[in-house]
Amino acid sequence: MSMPSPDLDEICGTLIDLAYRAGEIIMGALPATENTGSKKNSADLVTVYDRAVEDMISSELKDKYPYYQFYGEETYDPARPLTNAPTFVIDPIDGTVNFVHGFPHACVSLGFAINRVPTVGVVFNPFTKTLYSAVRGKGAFLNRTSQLPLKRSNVEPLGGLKDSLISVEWGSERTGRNWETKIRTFERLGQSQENGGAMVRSMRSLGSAALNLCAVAAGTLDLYWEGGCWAWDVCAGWIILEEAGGIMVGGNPDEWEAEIDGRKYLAIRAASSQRSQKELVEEFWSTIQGRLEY
Ligand code: LIP
Repeated sequence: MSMPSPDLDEICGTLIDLAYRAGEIIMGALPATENTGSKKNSADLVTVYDRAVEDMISSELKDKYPYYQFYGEETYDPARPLTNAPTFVIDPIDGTVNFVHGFPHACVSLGFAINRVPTVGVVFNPFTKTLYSAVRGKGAFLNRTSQLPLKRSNVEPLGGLKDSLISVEWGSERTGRNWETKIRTFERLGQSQENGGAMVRSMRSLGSAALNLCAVAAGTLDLYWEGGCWAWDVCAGWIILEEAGGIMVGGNPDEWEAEIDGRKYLAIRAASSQRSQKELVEEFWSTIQGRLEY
């Protein structure tokens, strides 16, 4: 079958419809432990609902767009890496630990990448009924109507780390060099300046890469740093961030070109000048204690 060139607005509409359907499955879920299993450890969970949502989304997308690739968390096969082909990059439930605990920060994250570049993104949190969406070149929106970033971040210039509310994640890997790098960096970020720290205003962990990226896109967080998450966690949020004027770079110093499956990311919100975004990137990189290796 010959491949038509993608109609990005139409794809965005389809992904929004699927996000609402996924939201119904998520909100109808039974909070029972027999529905939950772990992958590599007790902090890396999967539920029957992750699989049910991915099954529904993949069968709809494969039916409607048989010529595009599908790359989803629950059917991930390391032998089939993400290619340049147009690909749906999907996390059926991002924030699974939150979902299992009923903590209302979980979402369905639906991305579409071309040449490994995030191009369409839809993120829906059914607990708060919050929908973020973006198509490359067409802006990013909250609930389809309010353009991102929200007004507050247009008027506030981006400050340094000491003026920032940032987001970091613990991840599920709790030993080894990446863990050491993270916790030493967290310490440096929080510590007083007299003691050599950056003393950020505070740190949050929303538990979902997609929702962290959307919060940076909205401008309610200044920055988000994580190592260890995957392409399906970031694809949709990445284009929403960029269309809101934010930037995405790599999670280690000097990684100005972030790779979609590079597994370490630093996102900065929109700012009045590009220079201050780059200054904040460099200030953040200089606080990293060690190096993330994924
Ligand atoms: C989660 C990510 C989060 C990370 C968690 C987990 P999941 O994805 O969004 O950023 O810190 O360890 O990987 O497993 O909920 O889809």
